[in-house]
Amino acid sequence: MTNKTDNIYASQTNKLAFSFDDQVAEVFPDMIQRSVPGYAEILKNTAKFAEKFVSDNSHCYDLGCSLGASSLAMSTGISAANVKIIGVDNSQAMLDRCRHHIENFKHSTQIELHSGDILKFPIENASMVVLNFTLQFIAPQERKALLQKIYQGMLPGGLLLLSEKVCFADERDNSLMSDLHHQYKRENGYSELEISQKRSLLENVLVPDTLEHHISRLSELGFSRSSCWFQQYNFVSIFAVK
Ligand code: GEK
Repeated sequence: MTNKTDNIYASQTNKLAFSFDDQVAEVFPDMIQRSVPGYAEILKNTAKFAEKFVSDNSHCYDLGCSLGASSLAMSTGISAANVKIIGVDNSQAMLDRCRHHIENFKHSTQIELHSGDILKFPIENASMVVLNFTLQFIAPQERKALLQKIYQGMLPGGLLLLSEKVCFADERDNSLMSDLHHQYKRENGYSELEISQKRSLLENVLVPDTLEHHISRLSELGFSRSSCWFQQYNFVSIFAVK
């Protein structure tokens, strides 16, 4: 995978909104690693969840697969037989690089990549579905229907892994967590200009829900149990079992 440093917003940008274009795809591993607290930990545990939940003759989905890091993490953990991992993304720039990356990375489970909108993509026979930092980019009014479609395509006992940036009901907590997150980015070499430009470009593009909203929606949809297993500041990962 390319390890190019993200300096897209180091000087004044004239972009109006964030998008997953070629420029972002090129520096994506560096960008996500330096911006999302816990990203490496979540990937490591994506493999561990896969080891426990993926069953023989089933499908695994990586929705919003970007460069395929979660697909490759699942493949590391899977010991079940006759499993297919299906990665879906609607950014062609991401998928082109993802294809190349997956071809060059040793993996024992078959990984199939699709260009498409996860809102329309069929889900079936799924023992594991991963939404690592993707639901936050889906329009809030579409989220429940997407999760319902995922639930319907899952096998009983199957696992949904949902990692997200979240917000808080108390405005003081929002600003505390957001300060700590920005400090984390500063410690990872981002400047004030980079942090503030990224923040305004993501406004209305990345729309977080509260953790409580995530958990209650999963329960309303019928998941038998769900819990937050990881949190650092305003970044969480939730598991939900059908
Ligand atoms: C990882 N999961 O490395 N349909 C398909 N793809 C979409 C859609 C959509 N409607 N909306 C957004 N995407 C990855 C990281 S990144 C998270 C996921 C981030 C895709 C989008 O093109 C991008 O590749 C991905 O979702 C979100 O574990 O950048 O913070």
